[in-house]
Amino acid sequence: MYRALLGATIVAATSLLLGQAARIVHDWDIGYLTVSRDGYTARRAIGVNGQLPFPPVYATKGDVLVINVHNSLDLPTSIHAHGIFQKGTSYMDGAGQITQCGIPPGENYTYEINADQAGTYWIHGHYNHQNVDGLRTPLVIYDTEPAVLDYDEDILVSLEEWYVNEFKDRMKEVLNPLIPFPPPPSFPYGLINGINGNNSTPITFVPGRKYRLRVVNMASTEWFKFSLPGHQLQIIEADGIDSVPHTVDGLDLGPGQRYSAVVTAHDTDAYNYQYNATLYANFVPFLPGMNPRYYQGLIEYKPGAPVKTFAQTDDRLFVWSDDILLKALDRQPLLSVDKTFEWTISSKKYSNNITLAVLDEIPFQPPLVPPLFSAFTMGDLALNSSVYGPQTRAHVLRLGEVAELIVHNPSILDHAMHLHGHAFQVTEYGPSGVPPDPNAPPIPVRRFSDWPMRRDTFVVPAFHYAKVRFCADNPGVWMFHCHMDVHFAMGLAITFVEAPDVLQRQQTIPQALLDMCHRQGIVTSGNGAGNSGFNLTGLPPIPN
Ligand SMILES: [Cu+2]
Repeated sequence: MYRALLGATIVAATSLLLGQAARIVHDWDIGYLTVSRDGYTARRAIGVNGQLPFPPVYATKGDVLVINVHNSLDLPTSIHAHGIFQKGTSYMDGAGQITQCGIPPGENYTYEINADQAGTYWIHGHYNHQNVDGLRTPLVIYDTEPAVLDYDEDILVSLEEWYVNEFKDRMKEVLNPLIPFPPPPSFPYGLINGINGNNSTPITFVPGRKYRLRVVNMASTEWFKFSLPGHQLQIIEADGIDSVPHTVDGLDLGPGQRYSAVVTAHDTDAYNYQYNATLYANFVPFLPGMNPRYYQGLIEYKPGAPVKTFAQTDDRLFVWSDDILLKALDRQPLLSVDKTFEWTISSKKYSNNITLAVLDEIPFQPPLVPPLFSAFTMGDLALNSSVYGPQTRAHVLRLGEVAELIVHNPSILDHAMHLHGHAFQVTEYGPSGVPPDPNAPPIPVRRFSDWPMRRDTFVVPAFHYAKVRFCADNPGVWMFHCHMDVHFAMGLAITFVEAPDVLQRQQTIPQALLDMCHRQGIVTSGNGAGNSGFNLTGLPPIPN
């Protein structure tokens, strides 16, 4: 298991004593390497400093995280701190061709990220889906105040899935007009803390101690269930937001989601136990040994102690995490809505026989000018969503407006939707569309109670809708997209342009970023096509 890196801990402790923010500096040389992560198949992957997995990043609330990136790939790259709001630093969000141009091959670029939110996050590539090929690692920001539940030790559990083919090769099949859509399913392997889930390192428990397990699902397509039979989990955090402690038997995490749960060790070391990590997708055919894939590791109280096992329980009797039942610890009241966006996730076959995914009428495609640059340079016109180009699916919000998103998913695929720059209030789930099984029990409408939980990635299950709300209090351009990379690459994304008038007054794009774009011939001003006004000549055509 990953423990806090000693060096980072010392820096953080010192900064606490002195009451000063520390600068946590990492040098990341992003490059290709050949690895066999499943234990069977060597393939090209993307790592950092010649390593995969590469170490998680640790900071303490108030620190500044400095990541000096060198790009050793043959394609542009960028990195995104998933869940970090980037308040006042929208240009550090790392969304490729949205808030920055990519870092070109051979060049360096420095991210300065204010670690002003405690919690469990992750940092991943956000250019050409490089996260799927390995460019991803957890980010833990320790709180300076005591947690809601006291605990003795932090344990990080990162979960990933791994494909034997590179993402670009899988996408070639998805977007090939000659291959029937969808192509045959892939059955990825599960990784726990970066290694094959069958070979995971034991988690050591000392009798009577309390552990905060930080569980991160960095997978690009599939879900994980995580449990420690014989122990209960008290959820205290979802996606960086503290919750009122809530007891469950296990955690169910969609792609991009995180939970922290406090586990109290038993009083004796008479037995060891097992933990379970199950990689699954309910839209991939059930195939024994392939989907789901069951992984087990050891909870070791005493080396050599007998392992206490439990009869396989009926999954329905097991209480899994459910964010509609969580309550935000800070008791933020329900936001009152100014603007409602109601969208239906769908896929459409276009005239070129290619199937693309749609959230808002047209599949998303980045414009020629990253929309953050348009928001900075279009003056008053930046408040008009048309200037960003139709494929940017830009929606302008005024400062302080509250948006409600109602996302319908009348299909057999679950989706995990992520918004940059914010955490949503999750307020309601209910039925959408007609499930294929006429005998299936009806899907109930379920609403939050008391204080809605907030999180940055919510799941819209198959044949459900989800309702979420957020306040436009963070000037910038923020992507809202499916965190399942195949869907994202098929166009399942939109952008929110938030308070561009305020953005223009309060923030300045670093010159180094503009220079980096100019060296690649990427225009950094004007509308989505790099022109003035509403002239969008030069943008690629919208698919028919
Ligand atoms: Cu999706």
